[in-house]
Amino acid sequence: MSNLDRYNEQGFLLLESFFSRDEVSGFRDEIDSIINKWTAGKEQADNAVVLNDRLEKDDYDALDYSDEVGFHYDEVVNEDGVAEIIPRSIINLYLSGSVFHDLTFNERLLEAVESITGPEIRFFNSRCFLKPPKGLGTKWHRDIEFFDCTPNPIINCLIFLEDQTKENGCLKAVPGSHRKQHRGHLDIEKEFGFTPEGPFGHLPGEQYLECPAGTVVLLDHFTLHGSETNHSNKHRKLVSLGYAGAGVCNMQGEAQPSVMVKGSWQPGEVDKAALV
Ligand SMILES: O=C(O)CCC(=O)C(=O)O
Repeated sequence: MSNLDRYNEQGFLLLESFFSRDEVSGFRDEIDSIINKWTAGKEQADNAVVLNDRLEKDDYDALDYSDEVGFHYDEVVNEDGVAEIIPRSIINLYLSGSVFHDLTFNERLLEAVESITGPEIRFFNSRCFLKPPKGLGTKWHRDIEFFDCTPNPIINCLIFLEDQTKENGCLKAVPGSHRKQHRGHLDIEKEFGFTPEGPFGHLPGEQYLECPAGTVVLLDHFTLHGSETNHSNKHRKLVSLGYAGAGVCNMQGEAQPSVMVKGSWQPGEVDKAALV
C-alpha cells in the first residue's frame, strides 16, 4: 500500500523512527534552550498567553499570526502549594532559529509530505507541545475546528521527541474519522450518542499511537485525535508543522498566507514573508 493510500484510508500516516536518535536529541536540546532564552529570569515570556477557559479564538490567533515566537502557559499549583505558570506550547517555532527553520525545509520530511500533497507544498504554522509530568492531556478534537480552510486541508506533521507510550500520554486517533469531513466544534454526545468518561475518555475505534522517539505522524485536519495525561516522570514534547498543497483559503474564500517550501506561487496566493 502506498503512503497516500494508507493516509487516505486512516486519516494519518505513521512513519516510525523517521528521525535518528541523534537528530531528536538535537531538537530536544534546542527546545530547552529556546525556553531558557525567552523565559529565563522572567515570570513568563513577553509574547505569551496564559491558558484558561475564558480565552477566545482571537486570543490564540493573535499569537499564531504574529511574526514572533510565542508561548502558551498553564497556571498550576506546585507541590509546595504555590501557584506557578509553566510553558505548555511554543508558537511560531520555525522563527526561533536555524534548527527549526531548517527542519521546516528538511528535504526528507518534505518528500514524505509531498507523497500526500503532490509537488506544491506550502507551510502554515509551527509549534512545540510540552506536556510536563502530570500535565493534562488534550481533549478529543479535529484540527479543522481551529483552522477551518478549503479546498486542501492542512496536514499536521507531528514529530515526537520522546518514546510515545500510554503512560506519557501518547497521541490517540480514530482511524477513518476524517471521512465524515466534519467541521466546527466537536459534540461527542451528538456524534457518538454517548458521553465518554472524563475529558480524555475512550471513543470507539480509537488507536494509541505508541512509537519510538523520532517517529513522524502526518495527520489530516479532519481526523479525530487527542491524548491523555502524562503519568510518567518526564516531559513529553512534540513538534507540529502544518503543511498543505497550494491555494488554501479560509471559509470566506480569502487566501491563507503561507510560506513557500516547494513548487512555485500560484495566482492569488499570499506570501506570509511579504506581510512581515
Ligand atoms: O499529542 C498530543 O498531545 C495532542 C496533539 C494535538 O492535539 C495536535 O497536534 O493537534
